[in-house]
Amino acid sequence: TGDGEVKTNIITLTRFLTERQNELGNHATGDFTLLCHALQFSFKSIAYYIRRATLTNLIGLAGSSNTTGDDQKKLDVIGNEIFINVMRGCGKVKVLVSEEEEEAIIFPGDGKYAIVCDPIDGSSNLDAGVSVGTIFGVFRLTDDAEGTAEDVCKPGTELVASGFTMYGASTQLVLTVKGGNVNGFTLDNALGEFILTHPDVCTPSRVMRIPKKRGIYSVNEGNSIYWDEACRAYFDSIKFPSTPEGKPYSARYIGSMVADAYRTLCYGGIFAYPADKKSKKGKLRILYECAPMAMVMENAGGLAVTSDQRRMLEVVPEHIHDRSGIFMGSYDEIKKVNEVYEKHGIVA
Ligand code: P6P
Repeated sequence: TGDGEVKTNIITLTRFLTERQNELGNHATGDFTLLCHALQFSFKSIAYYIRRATLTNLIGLAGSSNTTGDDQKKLDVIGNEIFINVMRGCGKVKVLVSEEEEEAIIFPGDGKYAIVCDPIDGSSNLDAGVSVGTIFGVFRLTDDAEGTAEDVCKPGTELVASGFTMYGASTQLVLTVKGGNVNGFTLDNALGEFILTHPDVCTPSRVMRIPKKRGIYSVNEGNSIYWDEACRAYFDSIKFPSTPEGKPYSARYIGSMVADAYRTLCYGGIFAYPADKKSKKGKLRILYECAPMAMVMENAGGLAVTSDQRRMLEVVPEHIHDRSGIFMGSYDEIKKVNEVYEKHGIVA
């Protein structure tokens, strides 16, 4: 600080959850706080294995494939097992949907929450040392819920919390609750604690807000041959600006959704995985990739829409592994997508 005094106000995730448990939607039982402690334990455990993967030869195919035919990496299998065991053990979860499990897992007991997750998203990049992540969403079961997959085939607007943990240069947890802000935590490996941080530590409220606009776009252009006219028109408009003062956008694409999402959240711009002729419903899954990310983007002041320009959070998945096209990021950027699509007759 200006007077030379160092003000350190270390807030751990544990303290954050305890101090804020009323506003975090605990339904006065504290169950949500206990669930979040279980979630953070899962992330710390997965981070441990990711860090050691190259040392203990965990990288490389596990010789099996998951429900959607993706080659399973050993870490995928371990990440999935960790997540399932911790969610079962905490006693607060009734339904668990994982990208790695064909069917929803129904735990015994009277857990009041349903968890949707991709334990290690982007794992195809692991061998190359690229950041990967865990994406998660939390639904609270209705009182008449029977504890089935139907309890999570709901719009993202019914999520009570969502977020992701990125295992990169450091382990970053991004957490948001329904109607709340977005908070970023960094894992202090020595202490084993997630510490409340923010890329811009000068932000006294230490919440993450996505910049309203930024000339960065993130999409796999290798698919552009499959794009529809409106999609091509939007990307052409930011790559080949029509006005002399217009500046072409920078391209940034990592190919790991958590890494591309975290950069978009911090710097602004747009991330997109459009539905196209090759992936008619899009590639990314609604429940444990698109909806949780859309909730983070909206709570950070951004937007997220589908390829037919519907609000991502209002989409109801037809089944637990259903997919959607997605455009998400800075508020002004998504409005620009809406405008271009409207000119091509595509309006939500
Ligand atoms: P593509 C990783 O496999 C993933 O599910 C997301 O993390 C990522 O955004 C996307 O697929 C990358 O897909 O087709 O560009 O390699």
